[in-house]
Amino acid sequence: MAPKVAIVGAGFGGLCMAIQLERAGIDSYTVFEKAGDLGGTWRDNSYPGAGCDIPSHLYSYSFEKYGSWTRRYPEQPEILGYLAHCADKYDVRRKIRFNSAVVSAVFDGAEWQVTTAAPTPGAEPLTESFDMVVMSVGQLNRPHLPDFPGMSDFEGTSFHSARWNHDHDLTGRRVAVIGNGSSAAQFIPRIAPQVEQLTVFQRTPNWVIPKPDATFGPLTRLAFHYVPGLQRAYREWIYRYAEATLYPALAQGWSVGLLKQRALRHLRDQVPDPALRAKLTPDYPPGCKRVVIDSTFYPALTRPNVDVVTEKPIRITPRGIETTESLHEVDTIIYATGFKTTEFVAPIRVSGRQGRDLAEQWSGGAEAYLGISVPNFPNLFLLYGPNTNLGHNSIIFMIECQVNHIMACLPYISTLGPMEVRPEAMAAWTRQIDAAMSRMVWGNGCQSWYKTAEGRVTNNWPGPTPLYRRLTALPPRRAYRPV
Ligand code: N01
Repeated sequence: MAPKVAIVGAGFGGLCMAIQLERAGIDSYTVFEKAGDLGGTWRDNSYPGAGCDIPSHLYSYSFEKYGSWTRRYPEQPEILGYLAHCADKYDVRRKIRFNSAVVSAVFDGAEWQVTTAAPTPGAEPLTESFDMVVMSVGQLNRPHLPDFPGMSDFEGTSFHSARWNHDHDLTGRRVAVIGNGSSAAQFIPRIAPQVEQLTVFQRTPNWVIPKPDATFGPLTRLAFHYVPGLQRAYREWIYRYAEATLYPALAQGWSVGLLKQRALRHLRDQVPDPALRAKLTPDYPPGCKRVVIDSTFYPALTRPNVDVVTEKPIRITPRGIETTESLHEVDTIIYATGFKTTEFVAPIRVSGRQGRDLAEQWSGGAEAYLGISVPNFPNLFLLYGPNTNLGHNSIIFMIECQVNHIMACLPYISTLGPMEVRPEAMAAWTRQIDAAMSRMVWGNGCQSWYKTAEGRVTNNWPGPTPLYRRLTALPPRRAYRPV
């Protein structure tokens, strides 16, 4: 009999899992979604200009090609539309339990007891048993807010970029943006022409390379729809190009100089003022932090109504942001300060065999075999788990590899019951990750969301992605044991 599966999260990962179960004829699953709609990060990040900097012909499922993309790098509404299209086409929406935030998952020795928050205030939380749990909550789902003193005293409007306040009109306002990562780089060019004054608080400059965007007219879209093999070939080309040129740069190989030159040329071409250019020039190797891919960010920073401030904010006052040097009075503060990335499934409490607590087990840094399975947690699987993020290629590729691996585990679970990854498989995996990680640029002289406060890189996959595909495609039986 097919196992009963709880999937937590209805973003790219959770929907992929649900669709593959449907395609295998298994409908004994439930998708728990804390929000009222599907889409995960593509539902949450609706700031102006939100989009993906990986072309959508690759940033999409391999099994559901889509001829309707209107441009190479479509924006958030199109990506969200694609996910809705997939959910409807594969008929998985009926299995999503919306407004159901999972608060805990507890293994009772035979099954997982999955508890969701009480549906209404005062009501009891709901608990249901499952054979398997697939956590697919993403790495960038919980906004990180700095802890400047006085934040709650601010008399203007403030919000995080991933919780954009669409009711707040920015027209004619004095706006501060704290942070200059990929999110800020996308919305700053959109809001700069609208606001009276924009002050961008930059703690660390980023490496920025151009985004070669292009629109796809009706003829191109028709060709993508109807010419056999065209989408597949285009997708393959984007994938191979990223793998062949960007991955070696992150591994500090032959293309690192080219990446740096490309970014410096982009800066020179777009920022004529040497003082501003100096502020925007990073002093760490490219790729150490996520490279920003955007052609409109630098021009926005050169506008007469935009200032890049490198003074350190020390407190928020009722009227603005006080730095080590001055007070910047503003009407609105937008925190583009990223996400809490290293706690993975938090705030969900996950308790495994003999009451083992996952957060405690991960207190030295999260780790999982293939980024998917954790010793002591039988039949618990993670999508986009530890060491599976990429800085150079499509995360959807990784998610599909993970779903394929979990699907390959199903027959064993059906016949053997609960199984967990063997400690020796986990130890060998950690050794491989550590050895590969020592080559990568992420450890080199920068702080980033890829690593814990102690400096352990828990988020990124340090190898080429074809290797990850091969490893996740190995028959799972030898790495797991029944419990
Ligand atoms: O967040 P970030 P993001 N005081 O963590 C600054 C993906 N994404 O939302 O660099 C002052 O990159 C922080 O400064 P520093 C993509 O993977 C993808 O922009 O730490 N500043 C930094 O500038 C990306 O990497 C797309 O010194 C503070 C910023 O806030 C990831 O999401 C589009 C601070 C945070 O940058 C996150 O991007 C958008 C403080 N106390 C996002 N705390 C695609 O196109 C933080 N900062 C696929």
